[in-house]
Amino acid sequence: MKVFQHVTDLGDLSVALAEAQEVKRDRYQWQHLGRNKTALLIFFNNSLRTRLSTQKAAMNLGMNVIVLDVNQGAWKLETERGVIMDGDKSEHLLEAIPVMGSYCDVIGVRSFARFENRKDDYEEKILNQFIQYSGRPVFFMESATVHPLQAFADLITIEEHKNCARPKVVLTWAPHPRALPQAVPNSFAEWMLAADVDFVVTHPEGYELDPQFVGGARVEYDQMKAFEGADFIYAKNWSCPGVTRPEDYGKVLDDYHTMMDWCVSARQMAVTRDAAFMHCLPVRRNMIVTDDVIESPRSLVIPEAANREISAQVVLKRMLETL
Ligand code: AN0
Ligand code: CP
Repeated sequence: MKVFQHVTDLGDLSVALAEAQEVKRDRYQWQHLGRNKTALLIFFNNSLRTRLSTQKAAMNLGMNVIVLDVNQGAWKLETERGVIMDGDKSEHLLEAIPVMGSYCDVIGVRSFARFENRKDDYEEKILNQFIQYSGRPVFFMESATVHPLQAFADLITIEEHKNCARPKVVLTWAPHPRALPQAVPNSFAEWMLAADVDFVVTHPEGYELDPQFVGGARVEYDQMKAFEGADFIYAKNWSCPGVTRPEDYGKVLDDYHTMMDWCVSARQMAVTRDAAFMHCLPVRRNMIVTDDVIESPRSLVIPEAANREISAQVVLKRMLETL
């Protein structure tokens, strides 16, 4: 595997899910694969789970790991070509990327949506430069538009906890005080559409996800209706994707105080089929979900986060196998 960005990069999903269970059975059985191989993890943004789980996955495979927080101690990087670099940025991404590539065998990059320009974000301007200039396999650790390691871990979690062959999975928007990216819901939608589930998306008007990810998925604007008979509730906030109104891209459309009835509580969970609750974390309690729902026995947020180690290990293993 040379790039991990989309669900299609994994090939047959049932094979990938079986591989995830094989990793769980004994995660240390491939220590030889990573011997004298180095994973470089580059963070342009904060992280708890991605940083720890991906390092752990690499160590399980016997790899060496280098983590770089670009904003803490590295030179400030220019990303635009043609700029006269007389400002605060000392180095250009076009030199930094091949240099970083020269010290490792695989590269993971986290670089969130910047919300400056929808086109730049949706064309994956930063990650594509890593693919083009690093000379290494690149895996996305949340880019401007996707978070595939999260979506893979989510699918593993749903497979492990489903009680019927084809569960109803609902992705619901929930309120948040700040503008958040669309990467998590984009990837979740992409992966759910590729999996054997009954998938429904619910959000207020104006938050329509990009068709390249959400395709023809069922959208239900009435959250209570969407929740009826659901087996899994996947909550996440996202800012305006700018599909219908590009000028609103990256905006929070309404004061969150007026949207609090979208916060997932016992009221909505009551109409589900005793649904499990999921969220990628970090989560703001009593904005996205109430204390009682996230603390209930039906909450999967901790096993879901634990599966991040498994999804990362399957991806790193496949990259090592094709080096
Ligand atoms: C990020 C987001 O919403 O994309 C990371 C989630 C994994 N969340 C925040 O910035 C709070
Ligand atoms: N879910 C997730 O990616 O968490 P972090 O932002 O803490 O890595």
